[in-house]
Amino acid sequence: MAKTIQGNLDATGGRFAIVVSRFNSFISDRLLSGALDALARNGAASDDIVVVWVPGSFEIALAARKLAFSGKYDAVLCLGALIQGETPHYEHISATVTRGVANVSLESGIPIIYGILTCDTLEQAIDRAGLKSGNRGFDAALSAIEIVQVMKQL
Ligand code: DLZ
Repeated sequence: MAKTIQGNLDATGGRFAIVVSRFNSFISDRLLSGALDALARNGAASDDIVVVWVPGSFEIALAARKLAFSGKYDAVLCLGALIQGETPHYEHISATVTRGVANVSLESGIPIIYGILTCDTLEQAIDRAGLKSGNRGFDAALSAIEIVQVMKQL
């Protein structure tokens, strides 16, 4: 019988940093609320959570890197919204942001959770920030809790 490793959704004692973009804060505020809700519901203490605001999604990876290498957090969540219709060079920026976040995770060995919306329109972003299609911030926090539990067992 193969040994199976999987994470549960217990955030008790977990230390989480959340990097959130101020650009499109109408959206990112909602993602942040969703993430904080998911962490609290699953047992994380508010004293074990730090929220760091950065100017825009482009700056998220840099702040996430510093937090990851500080050794103070079990996971870093990245929240923001890139909206195609309103962002020149959208494809390039979204690819750069995504690659930056992935690199930080692999370099640091700390889970860095990608909760940055990449949307065609503002309406789509609103839907994914809690209106029609769930809340991507809430989902990002669940992913963080689960991967922290997995990492502990590896
Ligand atoms: C400048 C810019 C633009 C046009 N669009 C977005 C966006 O849709 N989402 C986002 O999070 N940030 C955007 N920004 C800001 C950049 O991420 C960055 O903060 C600035 O270019 C300064 O480096």
